[in-house]
Amino acid sequence: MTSEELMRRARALFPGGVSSPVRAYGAVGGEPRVVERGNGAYVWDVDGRRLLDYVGSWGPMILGHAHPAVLRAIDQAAALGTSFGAPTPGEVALGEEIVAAMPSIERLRFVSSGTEAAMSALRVARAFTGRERIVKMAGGYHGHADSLLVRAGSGAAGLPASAGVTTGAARDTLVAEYNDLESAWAFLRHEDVAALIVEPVAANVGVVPPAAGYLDGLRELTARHGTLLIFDEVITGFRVARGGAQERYGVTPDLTVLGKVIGGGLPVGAYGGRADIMALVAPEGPVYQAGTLSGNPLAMAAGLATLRELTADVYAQLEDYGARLEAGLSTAADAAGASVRISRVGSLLTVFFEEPAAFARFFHAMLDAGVMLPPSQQEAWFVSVAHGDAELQATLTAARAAFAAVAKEPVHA
Ligand code: KE4
Repeated sequence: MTSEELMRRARALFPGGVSSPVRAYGAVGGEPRVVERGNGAYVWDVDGRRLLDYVGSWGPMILGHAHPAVLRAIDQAAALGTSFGAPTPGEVALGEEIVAAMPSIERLRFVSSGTEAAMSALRVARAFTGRERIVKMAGGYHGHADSLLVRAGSGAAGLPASAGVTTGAARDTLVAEYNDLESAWAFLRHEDVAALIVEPVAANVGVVPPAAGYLDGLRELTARHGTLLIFDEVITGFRVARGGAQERYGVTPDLTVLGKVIGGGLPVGAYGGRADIMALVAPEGPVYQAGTLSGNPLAMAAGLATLRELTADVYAQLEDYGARLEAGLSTAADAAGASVRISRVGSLLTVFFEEPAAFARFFHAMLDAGVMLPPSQQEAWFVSVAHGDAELQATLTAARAAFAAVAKEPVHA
């Protein structure tokens, strides 16, 4: 069955033929490749084409695909059964690993996606403060819960809110500008904001690092006004440092939202933070939140196996590859006369083009050369531990030709 035939069947079954909108090629045109398998830094589509992968399942695959330790852990867990709806040793082990890496998380709760984690963190913040309003950033993406789909990023970028989100659901969501403390203070000074939720490194409008002092400023402003500071570290957690952005930038939030890497490619999210806040979560407190597959043993095993591989050497390697990739892409773009801006934090990187058409042309030139990038300017490239010298050279060789292709053809064409 070819990719094309499978996509035809998929389109008959699913909206856009995909299980998540960002996987469709809406921003770049053409048909997504149907991926059959992955190994290390590569995936293979059903037509047998090998692709050097910088999507990495949108973040979880920091070790690369089909890492032996992760597969072994999943196999061993699966042999014991797949889900019990009861406490298990795996959730205790993964919970302790997360708490050890992120001291701001004194207690936590596992869920099955970043969306669930973000919406639950907001719920407990509202209960703890007795306030109803929240502040998010324009372009901030925190999953698809109604109150967070207001001027969101990622695949929702450009929409004031999603269709189907009621004015009631969106009414208590205030939108500030990332890297602009004044815009946050304009809301916080009214003293009725329960929580400010922020991606400490914006990565759903492409990668945008925090300006110097910005995160410290949010910490000081929220504390002064009795507002809880929530770091959405679904992308940055265990990615930009073992302790996430809160370690990298030395700013401690009241609550943290996690996902992606902590599940090693299986469905996991988590929210946690100060013990006095988390004490409000059922069954200890009045904030209800539940989930049939929360703490799923296979997902816990995959997550734990992943985190146990993430040593200081691994982060140094990811940083080094990211720096060489950024430098190589910058040199390649300059040589081709392509005007781009490259933004990077650790192993997260985005190449910003001035025109969407130029981005689309670059994307397809790279794909044709066997390098699969996220199909949207709003997303980050995700580097894995499996990306080595050969992958860097292949990427830069493809980029030199792709930048030239973009520079050669007038973008209005
Ligand atoms: P999930 O519900 O998709 O597990 O997590 C939502 C989420 C929360 N917070 C941040 C900062 C996120 O980036 C995400 C999800 N990211 C998108 C892409 N940027 C996942 C890809 C998709 O939507 O399919």
